[in-house]
Amino acid sequence: MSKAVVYTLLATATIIFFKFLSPLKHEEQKGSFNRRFGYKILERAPTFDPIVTKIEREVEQIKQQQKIEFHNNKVVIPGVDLGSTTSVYNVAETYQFLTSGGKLNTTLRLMILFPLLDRETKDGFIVFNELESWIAQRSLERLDYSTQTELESKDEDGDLSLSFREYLPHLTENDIEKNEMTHGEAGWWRERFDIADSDHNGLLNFTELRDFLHPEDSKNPEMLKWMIRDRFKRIDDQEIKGKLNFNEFEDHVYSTYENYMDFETNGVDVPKANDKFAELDVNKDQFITPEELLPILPYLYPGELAYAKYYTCYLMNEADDNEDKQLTLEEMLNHEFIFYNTVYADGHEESDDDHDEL
Ligand SMILES: *[C@@H]1O[C@H](CO)[C@@H](O)[C@H](O)[C@H]1NC(C)=O
Ligand SMILES: *[C@@H]1O[C@H](CO)[C@@H](O)[C@H](O)[C@H]1NC(C)=O
Ligand SMILES: [Ca+2]
Ligand SMILES: [Ca+2]
Ligand SMILES: [Ca+2]
Repeated sequence: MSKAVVYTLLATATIIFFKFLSPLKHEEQKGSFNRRFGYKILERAPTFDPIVTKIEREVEQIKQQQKIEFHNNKVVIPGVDLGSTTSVYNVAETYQFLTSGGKLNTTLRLMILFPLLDRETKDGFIVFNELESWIAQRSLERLDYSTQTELESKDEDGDLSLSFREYLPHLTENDIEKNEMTHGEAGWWRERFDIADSDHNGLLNFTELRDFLHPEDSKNPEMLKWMIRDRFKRIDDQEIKGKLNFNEFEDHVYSTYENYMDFETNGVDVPKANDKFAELDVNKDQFITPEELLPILPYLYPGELAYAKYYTCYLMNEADDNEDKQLTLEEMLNHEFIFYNTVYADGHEESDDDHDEL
């Protein structure tokens, strides 16, 4: 493979990474779409086009390779012998979709993707569910990929699972003995680890590790409850004893819920704080327990799938010109930009502190 090809690819990726950093600028907003909220969704949205994901990963690999070669003193400047890249296949595959200017031909890409999305009823229209299932698929792939990467980078003994030690090798015996439960300390990690380890064998396999890394996307109810308890603990201006009274609910939980509901229902169907409180408080003791909060969890700590839904709403909202709640190829091509307009959070390493509320 020639250097020119790969440089072009690198340039493409750079353009995708940096040029699109200001989303929403190029499109007029419609309806009750909330700008701050829109940013949040775009930050978390998956990449619409798998080929872009491939390019990103390619670039990531090249960077890693560069780092290794740099450490071995083989490379002095950030130029690489790209003949050494392993996934030539991906590059070649990408190459056919580039314009003569070396950018990804997004028109061509959307024409290719359209029939893949239009699959529940092949009628030339993409309805909400078709778009959502496509995006959810991208989201889940990303989740699996980041889990796999983490697993591979830490699995010292190659048994395809992580021990607590493998995950946190820097902890000293003393740290572990002290078992400090404050957020981010050994005991806190230990508890999170043990809850994710659903078969209690002391190791996290792929599924358990994914729950551990992304509790908000977990299907393990214990993991979800742990996450809520943990967030409750970190509401520090009040004495919250593991459950919320109405004021705490209103101050720390409701506004987040309200934002998402507002977005999802276009402002039409947003319950009032006291009504929602009464509904969630199943045993009517005037407190909301972590368990009682589970039904609205996707609104409080949206995971990949919740964001997939919001991102679908966003794309529909932006591209459905005739407002018939479905997208034609023409409508998508009219709004090409928004489908290639994700803001790249760095590898989507979800930090535990990037939620506004709670
Ligand atoms: C992108 O692909 C389409 C469809 O093949 C083609 O008509 C168009 O000229 C291409 N655009 C560029 C800039 O190469
Ligand atoms: C991991 O272990 C759990 C049991 O805790 C099991 O249900 C799951 O299928 C396993 N996942 C993999 C990828 O082996
Ligand atoms: Ca291991
Ligand atoms: Ca296990
Ligand atoms: Ca339409």
